[in-house]
Amino acid sequence: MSVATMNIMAERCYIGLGANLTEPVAQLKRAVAALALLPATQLRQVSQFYSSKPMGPQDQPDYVNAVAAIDTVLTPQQLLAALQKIEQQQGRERKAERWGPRTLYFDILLYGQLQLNTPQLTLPHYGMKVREFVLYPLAELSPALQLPDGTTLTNLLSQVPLNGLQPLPLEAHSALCDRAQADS
Ligand code: ROI
Repeated sequence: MSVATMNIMAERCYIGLGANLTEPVAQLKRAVAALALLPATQLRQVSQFYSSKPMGPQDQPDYVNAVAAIDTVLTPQQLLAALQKIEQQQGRERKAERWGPRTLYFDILLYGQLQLNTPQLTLPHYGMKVREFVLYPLAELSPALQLPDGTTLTNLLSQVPLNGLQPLPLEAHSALCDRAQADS
């Protein structure tokens, strides 16, 4: 069955992307290209790429962050596994250090309106309400978004300052992102 014929069942998901090691902009571009190839999934939109100050330990490089919107019929667990595979392909090593620097990683921020609490996955993402590097890119894609608990993105944005978050120049934004936006 093609994705087109499965649209009724597809869930709109928002994925956070971040990296602060080994050419983070290139990492995010490759990550977007990989998202576009996920099975049973359509990449709909990608935010601008943003430079952001590290949350947590400050003795690490600034991050590059973005948010992507996908429609998928993968289950949350299948999506998580597929994203972890891409992270590994892009050199992610899971280290003991909490909140240390990292090559590409994905966070599933929202999976439709699903609320889930399992050891592997918490939905919505546990930290998304307070992270400027998630909220502002997300607002680019879906300014009227409401979380499953009824919180509006507008309300969250009014409480979370930019903290130095800055869109990167447009050339950092891959042609693939533009195509996803044009198609959506
Ligand atoms: N800080 C920023 N700005 N962006 C991130 O993606 C990010 N990711 C992390 C921690 C270490 C929490 N800090 C971050 O995992």
